Amino acid sequence: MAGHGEVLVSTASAPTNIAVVKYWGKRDTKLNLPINSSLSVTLHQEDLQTITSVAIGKDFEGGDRVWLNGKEETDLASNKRMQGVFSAIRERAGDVVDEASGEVLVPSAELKTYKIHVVSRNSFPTAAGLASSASGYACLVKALSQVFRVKEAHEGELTEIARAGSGSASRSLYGGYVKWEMGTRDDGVDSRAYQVKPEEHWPNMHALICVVSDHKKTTSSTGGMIDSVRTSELLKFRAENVVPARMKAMEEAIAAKDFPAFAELTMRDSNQFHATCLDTYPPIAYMTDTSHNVSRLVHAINNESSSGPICAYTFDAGPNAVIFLEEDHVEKVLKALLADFGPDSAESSEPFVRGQTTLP
Ligand code: 2P0
Repeated sequence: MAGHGEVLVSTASAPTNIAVVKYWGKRDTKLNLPINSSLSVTLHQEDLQTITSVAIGKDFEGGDRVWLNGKEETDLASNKRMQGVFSAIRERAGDVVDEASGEVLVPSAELKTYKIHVVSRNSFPTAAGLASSASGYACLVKALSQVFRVKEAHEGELTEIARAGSGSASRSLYGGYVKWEMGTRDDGVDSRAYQVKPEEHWPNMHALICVVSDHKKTTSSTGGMIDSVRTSELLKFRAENVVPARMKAMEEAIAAKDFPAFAELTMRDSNQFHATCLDTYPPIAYMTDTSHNVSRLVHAINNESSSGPICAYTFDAGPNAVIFLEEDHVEKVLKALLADFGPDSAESSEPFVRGQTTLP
């Protein structure tokens, strides 16, 4: 156990999430306060997560240091989001206590002065629209809160800290179906995430992750959102007139395990998010021809079904598709996807169906 001058370590992992009601647009860029609430599904798969180890010590030389995917961040001092997370965690540091004797080994006042070393690795392509910042900041907050003995003063406090790192990260601290309430306060204390339902609630729900391209995206989410808020009339309409009712409908669809309702809401929301991107001036285009062909295929499959949609696509800030479907339909849909986009198809210039995620 730790004593004075010792090094304390902690390792955590965190999953990515994919929004089915999308976050796009901030009312406060410093705190990542959104202009609308959002709701996501956490994707629990080993090759879609971040693993972060944190070591803290009194005598570390060179101050705080961070290595992401094997490369040291050279300009950490100007990384305001990371600095914000570090100070939010330090402010909340607890005492290091010997579990057996109850003796305080390192008081919080001293723990706060410890230097931080972070080593973090993603198991999937960074910045290709697979929510790397979501799992990254969620994981950082998890690992730091463990090593600094942070206890939440209220439910969801850690999600507020993760949110300030990256908005979508607030939703990656919980599994299953998670909503991020936009909140109304200027200090962001009520802008935090809550679990709507655990994964076990809908045990036959699956997600197919279709990697259309693993290249780094051309427009960052942060920059894109700033441009959209500034120039898109549709975005304002969406935030005020569409999302509030859609959040409610989505929660109801999930509670009732109503797949057709979930599917339609998910596809409509993805489409509207990409429409707001195109309504941005100059326009932002995240979907590629292949993405649109995937969308067409999903609609063609659904048109053949007499009982409503059996699969639903969603696309984030990149060309990759996530397709939700219930277990009974996985084989049929996967076959159709592979026929059109698999390694032997005409459209197979890039990797396509990369993996199959089962929820849970
Ligand atoms: C989402 N996206 O709800 C939406 C849908 C992309 C499309 O959240 O600036 O990386 O770090 O708060 O969280 C991507 O934006 O942006 C995102 P920041 P973030 O998942």
